[in-house]
Amino acid sequence: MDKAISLQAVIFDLDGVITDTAEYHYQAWKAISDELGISFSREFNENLKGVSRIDSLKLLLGQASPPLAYSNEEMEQLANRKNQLYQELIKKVTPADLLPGIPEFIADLKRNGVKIGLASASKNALVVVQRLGVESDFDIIVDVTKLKHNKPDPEIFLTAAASLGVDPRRCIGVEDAVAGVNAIKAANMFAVAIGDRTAFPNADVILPDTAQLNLGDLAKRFS
Ligand code: B16
Ligand code: MG
Repeated sequence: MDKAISLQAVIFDLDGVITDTAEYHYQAWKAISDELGISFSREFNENLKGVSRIDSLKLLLGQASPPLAYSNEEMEQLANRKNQLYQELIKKVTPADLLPGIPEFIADLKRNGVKIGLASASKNALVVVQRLGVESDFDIIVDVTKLKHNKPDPEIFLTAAASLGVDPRRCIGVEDAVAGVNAIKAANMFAVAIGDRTAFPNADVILPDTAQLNLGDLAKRFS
């Protein structure tokens, strides 16, 4: 990497960037939707990427026709049931589920002294990184339960930078969700989006998949 580089940290989203647990979120929400008689497609599941559990449930209930009214307590019970199903499913996660290029990219960051953070909206993030065998690679894993605001608020990325002791302007954030990219930009960081080229108007760099993450290339774009 270029010695003049001012990059100090890379802060990752988890679901859709480090591993693909979106399928397990889909299966768990699908089971709840079937029970409630609400249609729930894979396409609709895309809207839930990076969205908190309770907000995901609200979006899902908003699909019902005629609309279904639930008390806060009932919604909490539904969200808890979804989470129990999800937690069963993620027991299958192993280090083989790291997305392509992630182990190499993380190794390159470590070799170059770039700090590594995790900024996931998932309350299950720690369990997932433990099952992936990469917990010790992260210098900071933000505890989302301690935050006040969800993505696209920048709080989660700013918390990661503050915990790492780095200037947000010297950080790259990597995300697969529009709300996440907007959170990175609101934190004054350089945003790398993973996914469709047309889907992220605010990203600084868009890569089709994680195999394209390359520190040398990103460092050049960053500086
Ligand atoms: P949980 P990320 C997000 O993770 C997922 O993309 C989103 O689908 C999920 O609803 C959210 O975490 C909350 O997850 O129910 O486990 O707390 O993409 O920010 O890593
Ligand atoms: Mg994500």
